[in-house]
Amino acid sequence: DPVLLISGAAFTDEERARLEASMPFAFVSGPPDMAALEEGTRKSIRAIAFKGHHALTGAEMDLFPSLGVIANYGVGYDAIDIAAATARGIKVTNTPDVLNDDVADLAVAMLIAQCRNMVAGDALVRSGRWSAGESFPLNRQMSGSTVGIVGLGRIGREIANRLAAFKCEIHYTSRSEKETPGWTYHSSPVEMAKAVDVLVVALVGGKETEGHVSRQVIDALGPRGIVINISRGSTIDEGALLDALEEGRIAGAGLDVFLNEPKVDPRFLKLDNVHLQPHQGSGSVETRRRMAKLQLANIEAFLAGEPLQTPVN
Ligand code: 8YV
Repeated sequence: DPVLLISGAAFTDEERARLEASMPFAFVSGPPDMAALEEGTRKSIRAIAFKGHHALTGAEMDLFPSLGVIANYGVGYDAIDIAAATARGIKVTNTPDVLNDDVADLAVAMLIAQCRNMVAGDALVRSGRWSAGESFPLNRQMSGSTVGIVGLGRIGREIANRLAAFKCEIHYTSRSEKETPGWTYHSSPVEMAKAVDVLVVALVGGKETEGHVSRQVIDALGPRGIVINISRGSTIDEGALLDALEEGRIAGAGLDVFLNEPKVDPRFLKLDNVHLQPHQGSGSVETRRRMAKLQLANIEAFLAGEPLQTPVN
């Protein structure tokens, strides 16, 4: 009987093959399909390997009376109702740290792409217009920018370290002041936005950070302001960001995440002051392999009665 439920259409063939080889399994593409599993299958499931951003609720957990662990593929577990899992004695694990470098790299890459207008530069060369004599407009230096990191967690710190190497002045907000190499702490995101040109959002997702980068914060950034987001679309008031971008009240944005992704608000697509990526922050072959291995290691530890590697609750 299946012990493992693999839940997520987003698993790659390689990831599924590794999970499937590990123990008897069943597969569903996502939470909405869980109720359709036969009762016998549901009763034998002890672990869920989860990949996706659909809500996984207490009602779904109740479909599996022997469920003991939900292992999330990803560091962000905002899709999973953690309180519901805890109330049922179900452990949740995630995949922290192994993706910090990739996500931080992408944040810096989007900032450079935005400042140096790299997508338009590529288009100029490809189109033959450069060869035909058209010149490329001067753009904006990235090194030395004044940057505010919103959320100095594991990923935020990697971004700050990188930008410090680019001679940027680092400011940050977080729940409390942290030990840093002299970076400037702000308790208020509005006050920080007034002091910096670039905001990089590296918050956790979920209810408590919803709209944290508010209309007020965006308005405080000013006309040189650039917003970079590699966290969750929910952390920014997306309507307020779009208004500011459309009206030229800020300079631009580099976004890897969106409110209703993968359905991106069409207003973004009309803007030439944004750089858009398909939520690929952790998406290198090397990192995704580490995430998949950590997910499986958590499931195997649980089933062996051993301590979990990266527990959430
Ligand atoms: C996704 C992510 O998990 O780790 C996270 O929180 O957002 C990503 O790494 C990945 O896209 C799979 O859904």
